[in-house]
Amino acid sequence: MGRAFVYVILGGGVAAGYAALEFVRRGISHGKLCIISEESVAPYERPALSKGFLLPEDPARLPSFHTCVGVNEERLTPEWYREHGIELVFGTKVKSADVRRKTLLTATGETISYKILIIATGARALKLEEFGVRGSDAENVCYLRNLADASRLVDVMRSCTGGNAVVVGGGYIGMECTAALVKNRIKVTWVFPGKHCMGRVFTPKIASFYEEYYKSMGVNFIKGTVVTSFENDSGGKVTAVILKDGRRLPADMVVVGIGIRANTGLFEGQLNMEKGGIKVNGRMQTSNSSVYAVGDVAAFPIKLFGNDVRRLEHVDSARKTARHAVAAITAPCTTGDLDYLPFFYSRVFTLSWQFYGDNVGEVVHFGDFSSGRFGAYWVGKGRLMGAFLESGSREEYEAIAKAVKLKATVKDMAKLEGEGLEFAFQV
Ligand code: FAD
Ligand code: NAD
Ligand code: ISD
Repeated sequence: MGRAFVYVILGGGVAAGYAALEFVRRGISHGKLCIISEESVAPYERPALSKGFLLPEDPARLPSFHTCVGVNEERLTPEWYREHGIELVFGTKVKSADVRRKTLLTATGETISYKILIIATGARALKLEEFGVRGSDAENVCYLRNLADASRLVDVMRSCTGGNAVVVGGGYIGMECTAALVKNRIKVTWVFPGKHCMGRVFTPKIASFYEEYYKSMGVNFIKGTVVTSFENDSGGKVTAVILKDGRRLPADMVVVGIGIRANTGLFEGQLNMEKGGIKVNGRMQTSNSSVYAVGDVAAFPIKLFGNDVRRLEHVDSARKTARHAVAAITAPCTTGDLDYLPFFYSRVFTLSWQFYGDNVGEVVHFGDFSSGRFGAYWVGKGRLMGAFLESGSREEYEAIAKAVKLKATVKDMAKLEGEGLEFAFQV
């Protein structure tokens, strides 16, 4: 026996919070919606975990960053869900799903049935063990995906003040955690396999600006190699990291950010998959018409890119795909396909950048890299495909976003380089 709901959101992360707010705005009745989450807290703004949460002074703590404060909307505390008659099944993992029977089986043995399911299971951090390295379960090796990971990272950092950290992985987690460790007075060696950091977004020239900045903050870089093993003390703590190039790095702690895998496992063989995620249409509907997927787990067509299917791993897309799914479910006749402009950002030290669109085509950089006021445009077939800007104002970010959304025509690359931000303001 179990409970039955009209709507069930599976997962209690960013997308779940934004979907819940959208349901309430659209007048959902009490008792119709249930959220099931492995986490034991109400949905929160996950980006805070690698930024405000890690600050040495006055760090962000729940309930201050529950969704949907990330876009200056209501802060949805557990009381908010109760007041709106939303059932919260927290601290509960769903072990299996049957989309034909429309049921979910929880680890506590309960069967929860739905009429409409929204899958918002996000992703999990890849483990070094998946690359043949053993021992990353040591107490001073940290991954960062959820609140429990972040709390552990804070405890480990506090026990290592003045010591050495090795950060493994040159992506977002590596970049943001390195900054946080430095702020916590820990000396960092940042190790990654690529030629430069943030290879998914940064050009070599952009990366070189941030790498020089990090060096000026005392960060030591080791590029083009990977970790092969750890040395441990008698208590099992890691004391050194051994690299493939033979180097040995003494370490008081290690932070690992080597990418993620979308949590699709419950639905393999039941729903169509693409790009490592659950394939949905422009209304976030999967190959089963009663099941929607949103956020990191969803691979959706991007109109702006000619309906190319992408799985994005960013908070803006989690928020907007979630809201769109709820619109499509509750107002099917008036909701068309999502027209999404991909948007990524990060904040580290006093730096802050935003990127819109797709980083394909020919790149031109503009502005002044020595003063940190610079950007880049990606141009394909004479149209603006993507734009990056460091330290922009609100108006500047809005201007580059609009120029990319309109795929502004570019006739002369040299002129574009000279015009820089002026180009976007003229669109
Ligand atoms: P998640 O927020 O990951 O939520 C998934 C939820 O599903 C979790 O509660 C999980 O416990 C639950 N779940 C999974 N499987 C099950 C199951 N079987 N049973 C029950 N519950 C389950 N993006 C940006 O654009 N900018 C940033 O600055 C930024 N910073 C980030 C910092 C960190 C530390 C991390 C980890 C990510 C960051 N991101 C950032 C990415 C962004 O947070 C994600 O894209 C976003 O959280 C995706 O939302 P989601 O709801 O799809 O998944
Ligand atoms: P990532 O994909 O951004 O970067 C992974 C990095 O690990 C890459 O540099 C890659 O070369 C490296 N790598 C891959 N395999 C490796 C191996 N075996 N050994 C060493 N390095 C290896 O992933 P991440 O940094 O782990 O971030 C996890 C998720 O969190 C992503 O979805 C990311 O988008 C999200 N996130 C986003 C933000 C943001 O948008 N500001 C901030 C934090 C986290
Ligand atoms: O999901 C993502 C992500 O993290 C990026 O950086 O998509 C982008 C592309 O890899 C760059 O356009």
